[in-house]
Amino acid sequence: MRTWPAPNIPALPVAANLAPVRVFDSATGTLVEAAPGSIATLYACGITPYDATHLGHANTYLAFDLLQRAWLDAGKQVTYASNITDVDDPLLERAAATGVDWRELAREQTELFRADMTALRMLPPNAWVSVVAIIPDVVAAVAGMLARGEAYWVDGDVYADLSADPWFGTVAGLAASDPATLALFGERGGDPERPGKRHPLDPALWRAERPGDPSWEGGQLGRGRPGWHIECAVIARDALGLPFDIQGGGTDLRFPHHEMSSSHARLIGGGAARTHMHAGLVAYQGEKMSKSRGNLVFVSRLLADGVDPMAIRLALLFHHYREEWEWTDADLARGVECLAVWRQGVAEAHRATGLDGGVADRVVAGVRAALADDLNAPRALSLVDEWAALQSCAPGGPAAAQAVAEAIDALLGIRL
Ligand code: 5CA
Ligand code: ZN
Repeated sequence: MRTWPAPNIPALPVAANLAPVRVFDSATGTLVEAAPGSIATLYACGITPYDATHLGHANTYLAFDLLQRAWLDAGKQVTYASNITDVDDPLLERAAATGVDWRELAREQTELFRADMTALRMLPPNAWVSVVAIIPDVVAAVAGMLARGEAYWVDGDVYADLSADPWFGTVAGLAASDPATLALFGERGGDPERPGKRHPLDPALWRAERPGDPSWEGGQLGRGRPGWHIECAVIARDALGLPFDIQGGGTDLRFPHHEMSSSHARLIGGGAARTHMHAGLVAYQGEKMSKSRGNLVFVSRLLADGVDPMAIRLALLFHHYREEWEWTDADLARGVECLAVWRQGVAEAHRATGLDGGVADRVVAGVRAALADDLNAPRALSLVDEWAALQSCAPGGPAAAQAVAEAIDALLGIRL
């Protein structure tokens, strides 16, 4: 899939003693250095393109953008892969409800997402893969699972047999026998009640053609379409190789999606992500911002209203990526004000001939350290805020202005 233009990232002066980038692994509950070598691989689950891009999406993708910026600053070669779930129940239901062709809906929403990601200066994936484009690969993976006895038929559909994977449960840590686990599976796209399954949690890998549904030739699987979780296992395998460093998304993907896609990845070869990262969900009007509830604030709406995309980025960065929080107008106001203060601070520093005395270097080092510590953007922002406020009485001079502006750009993605 054609991505969007990459933002320019200024190269910062190489620093000695950079702290390693550590993130919270939600599978183990510990801070880990997820990519200790010179190469880092990331898979962040992409959108289901039927209502893009709300601030919840933007907040989650921003977490993975920060992570890549920290990795790049540490000199790593980063490969980032993502998908587009351009055929799935919610997309087809929305298309049917609004009388739009599902392909047209996906195309239009993907285009919006592209424009929003560009405006927000998000790093594009190196591989951005549409599910519709890789159906033969999914078919081959599912056929392999059937041949090895890791999958089985239920009335023409194919399901994964989770009992084939001894590590199932290690991502979300939920007990397969707990009724609450089954309920969550049902709420998030699963079918625990379906008769004929070996275990209620077993997820669909291939759905035989239903009247009115899009379908593809599936060889020995017959005509049909892929289940949800297998797409991310196949795309990650083909784009990154298995295992890879980090799989990420919002916390709603921890179970069942990442539990299941990791299980599939182990069975189709190589192993799953070594670390799982989950961003907190953004709420609006008292509930999780979600396409199915319709309580959405769209990035494109704010941009059309003339909001500076950098103010949106700052408004989100005031919240740590793991925080669960509710968007209000005050968040946007804070982003707008912060952007103005930073712009003024850099302009004041630039105009002066002041002697900085290493202040700017300490701010840059502090921002780097904050981000290396589980992407602590709020701490990074407060350091820049203090520096910007200082410039009206003790301006640092043009070199200091440039050093801070470039660090903000490279590490936080904020172009002043
Ligand atoms: N296509 C699948 C992943 S394979 C999917 O979940 N798509 S999505 O469009 O529903 O969500 C895209 C990403 O945004 C996911 O990582 C999801 O966890 C995240 N997301 C969705 N709603 C919110 C929210 N309210 N707050 C934060 N992140 C959210
Ligand atoms: Zn996914």
